Amino acid sequence: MTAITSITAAQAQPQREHALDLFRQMVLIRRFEEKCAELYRAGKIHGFVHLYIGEEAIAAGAMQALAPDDAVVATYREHGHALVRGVPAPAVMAELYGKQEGCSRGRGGSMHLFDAATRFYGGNAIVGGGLPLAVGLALADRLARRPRVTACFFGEGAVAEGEFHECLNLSALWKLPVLFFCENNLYAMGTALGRSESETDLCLKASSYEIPAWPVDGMDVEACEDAARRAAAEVRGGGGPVFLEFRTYRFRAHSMFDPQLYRTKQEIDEWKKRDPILIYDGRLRESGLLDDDRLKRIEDGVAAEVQKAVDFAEAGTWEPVEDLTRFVYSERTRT
Ligand SMILES: Cc1ncc(C[n+]2csc(CCOP(=O)(O)OP(=O)(O)O)c2C)c(N)n1
Repeated sequence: MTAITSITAAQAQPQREHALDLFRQMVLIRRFEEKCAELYRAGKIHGFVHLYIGEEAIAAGAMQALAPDDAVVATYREHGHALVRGVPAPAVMAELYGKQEGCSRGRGGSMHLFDAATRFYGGNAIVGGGLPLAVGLALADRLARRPRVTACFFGEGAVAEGEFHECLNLSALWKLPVLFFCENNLYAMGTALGRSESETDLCLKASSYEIPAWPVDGMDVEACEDAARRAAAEVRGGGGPVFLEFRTYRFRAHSMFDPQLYRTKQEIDEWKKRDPILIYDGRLRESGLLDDDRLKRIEDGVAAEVQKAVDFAEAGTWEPVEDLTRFVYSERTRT
C-alpha cells in the first residue's frame, strides 16, 4: 500500500478508508481475543486457546494481498487470521464454545477453525502441519491451471520440523504458488530460537532452497501489507514461492497455561512499546485520520460485533450425543 503521507488527492479517500479498516481489523482481533480470555476464565470456553495479541498487524496486513479465490492455511493461533479472512465472528466464537453453529460444527474448537466459503483451511494443532497442506493446495491449483495462490502462516518453531524443509524444497523445485508467511515471535512455547536452531537467520534458510526471502517489521501493519503484496505479485507472476519472516512478539502467554519463566517482564514491556495498534494509532493521528471521536466509534462498533458473537455462541446448541459418530469414517460406518 502507498504510504498514507504520500498519496494524491484522487487516491486519498479509498486510501483513508483502507487505512482505517486495517486499524479496525487489528482492534477487532484484540478485543475479540480479550473477550476469549475472559470467557475462558469464566469456564465458557474449554481446551487449548492460543492468543494472537501483539501479532495482529501480520494477519491484518498480509491478508490484504489475497483474493477471495486464494487459500489460507494457518496454525492453532489463528483466530485473527480467520476474522480478517472473513469468517464471521459469531461462527468463530460458537466454535470456541464447542457449539454446532461454529465454523467447524463445534468439533474443532479454537485450534481447528475451518471455513470452506472463504477457503480458510485451518487451524492446525500440529506444529508445521499446515505446510504440506499448503503445498498440496498449490500443487492442485498448478495442475488444474487455476491462477490462485496459497498463503501459509506458521510460527518460527516450524522451521525445526522436517516437513518445513521438504515443503520448501518441493515448492521451490516445482515453482508452486505458495506464500510462506513465517510469524517469528521469538519463542516456540518456552524455547527461544537460538536454543533450538544452529542457524537463526530464517531468510537464509529459505534462500538455501532458492526461495526469495526477506524480513518484515511484523509490528507495522502497513509494512506487512506492503511486503505481502510484493510477495504475492511475485508468486502470481509464476516465479514460485516467496518466504517472508514477520518479526513480531506475542504479548500473552503461549496458551492459557504458561508461567512464562523463559522471558522477563522487562522484555515484554519493551515490546509492548511497539504494540501494532498503538503504533498505527499514532501514525493515523499524525496524518489527521484518527481522533478520539473516530476511535470511540471504531471501538463501539467492534464492541458490538464481539457482543453479537458472544450472544450467538451462548444461544448456540450442543451437538446431540447420537450424532457422535457422524463424520467419523471407518469400516463400520460404511456398512
Ligand atoms: C509436531 C509438534 N510438535 C510439538 C508440538 C507441541 N507444541 C505446541 S505449540 C509449540 C510451539 C510452536 O511455536 P511456534 O511454531 O513458534 O508458534 P507460536 O506458538 O510461537 O505461535 C509446540 C512445540 C506440536 N503441537 N506439534
